[in-house]
Amino acid sequence: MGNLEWWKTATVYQIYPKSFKDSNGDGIGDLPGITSRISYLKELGIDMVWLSPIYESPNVDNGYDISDYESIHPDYGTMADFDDLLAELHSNQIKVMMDLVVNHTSDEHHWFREACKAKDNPYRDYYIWRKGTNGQPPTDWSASFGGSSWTYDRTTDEYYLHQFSKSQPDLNWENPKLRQEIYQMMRFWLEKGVDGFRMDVINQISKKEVLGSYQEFELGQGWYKALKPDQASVHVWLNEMNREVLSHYDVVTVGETPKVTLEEALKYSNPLRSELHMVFQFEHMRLDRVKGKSKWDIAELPLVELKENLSKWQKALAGKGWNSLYWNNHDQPRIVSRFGNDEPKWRTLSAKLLAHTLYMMQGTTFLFQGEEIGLPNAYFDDIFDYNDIESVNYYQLKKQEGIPDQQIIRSLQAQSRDNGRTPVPWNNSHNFGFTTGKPWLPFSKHSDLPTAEDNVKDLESVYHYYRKLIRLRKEQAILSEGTYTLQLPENNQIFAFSRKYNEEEWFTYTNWSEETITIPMQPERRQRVIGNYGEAFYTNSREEELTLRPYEAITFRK
Ligand code: TEU
Ligand code: CA
Repeated sequence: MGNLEWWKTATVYQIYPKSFKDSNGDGIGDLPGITSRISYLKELGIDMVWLSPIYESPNVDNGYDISDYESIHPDYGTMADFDDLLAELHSNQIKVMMDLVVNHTSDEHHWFREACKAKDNPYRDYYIWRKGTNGQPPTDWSASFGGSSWTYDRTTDEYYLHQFSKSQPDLNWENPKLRQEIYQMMRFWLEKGVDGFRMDVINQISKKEVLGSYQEFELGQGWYKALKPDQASVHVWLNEMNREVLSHYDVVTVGETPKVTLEEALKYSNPLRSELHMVFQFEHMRLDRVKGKSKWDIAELPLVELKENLSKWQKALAGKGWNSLYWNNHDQPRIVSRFGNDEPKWRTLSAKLLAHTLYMMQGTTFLFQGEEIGLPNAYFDDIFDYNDIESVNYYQLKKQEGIPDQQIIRSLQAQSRDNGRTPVPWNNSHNFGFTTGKPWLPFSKHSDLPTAEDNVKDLESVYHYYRKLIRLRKEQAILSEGTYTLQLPENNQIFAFSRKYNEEEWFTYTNWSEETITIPMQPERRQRVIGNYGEAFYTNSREEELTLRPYEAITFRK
């Protein structure tokens, strides 16, 4: 491999600590639980662990509402437990990425408690306050989890902004004092030896361009444009963050940038701009919904559109920025149920096909806990099984609209964030070995639940397929440096593309259907690299043809 930065051939494994492994029987995953599973991660071959928030929080949004950035929530353990985990991971050559949630804090953060006391409190403009008009909120912006983006504070007769729940007041990045507080907190974790940050909704931290300053707002010069992400100031502040903090450490950064466009993504990940290494974009995560509607209005995935979209990002960022590659995270449904086929007969093949498709592309791969064993959606049919604030609010809203329960549940089963948050099934013992207590969230109710133990034992499992793909990405420069060309663009069952690097050329064919399909194929493309039907490599009827079995994924090299 050339002198490519290590993170370009790396796989980052996301852990949602609450659901990963419980060590003390309270039904909640914790840090010692993660430490007990490091050999499992080491065997998989991952390079870095991204920990979803483990900080002090009232858990209105399961830790994405932080009340103390420099303390560990007691449910997860102590700072000593964190230091042990960090040391153990590092001694196993696994780096650690923390979740940086600085678009907002919890309303229980002492900054916000102070800010609510009076308009002249020193912490007042750590947050964003505006007067209402005629008893109405300052603007008509709606919040991500329902309702208005503004909540009235009687004590000071003003509204405060929150793009998410009212328990998550937005921080005012206009305020240089606030920014310095954030940078100091980042140094606290960097000095402990963490190796990177995933930055929560980082493209939403600027409101200046859409709201105006307090004074301008008061004078009626506020712009109250639609609250759009990716405002110009975001780039200014990320550049400042890079200059003041990140550039002084050997760290990897990924920005979570909902609704980011390709041109904006190029700005964030352009190395010449000293902002971030890469971003999570969401265009492929919005294809299975009715156009122009919300995620709850489900539609069949148009494979041709998925092929076009992923290919667009492969071509556009090549040489100019860098892609993150993911199918899952703690906000998304499980990919084998969403874009694949989780029927017992096909689940393993389909999960491997999805892995194969993404891991033959260029970018840094992000693997979400459970994805490596083909874990399916939750299939909760009782609203009382759901925990996520977004899902519960959605249910209540639709219930008020008189929508029948089974219709609401159908949307939740497809798109609820709880789909990605069911506990990891480790083995076939009581509670799948996740906890000796009552799990905080039920296990997936899918009939064919895989376990990590069975996966590790079976060399043809999804786990070992990911292990082979992860290793291939480290060993083969064509995957991190080769050019990308989509093949068979119009075909709505086969996703095929090629990679070229110097004289080498690889051809990937994936059959996303239950049918056996035969396509033309140049005879010279015969040397097999990897395939999800194992060694039962298909002997073709004729030289210039390729027959793909249901959910077959295969890559040849020329
Ligand atoms: O998510 C940002 C975000 O836009 C989410 O609302 C997500 O895209 C959406 O729920 C998908 O339906 C980040 C965190 O990943 C999420 O867990 C938090 O709830 C949110 O920010 C607020 O911190
Ligand atoms: Ca626990």
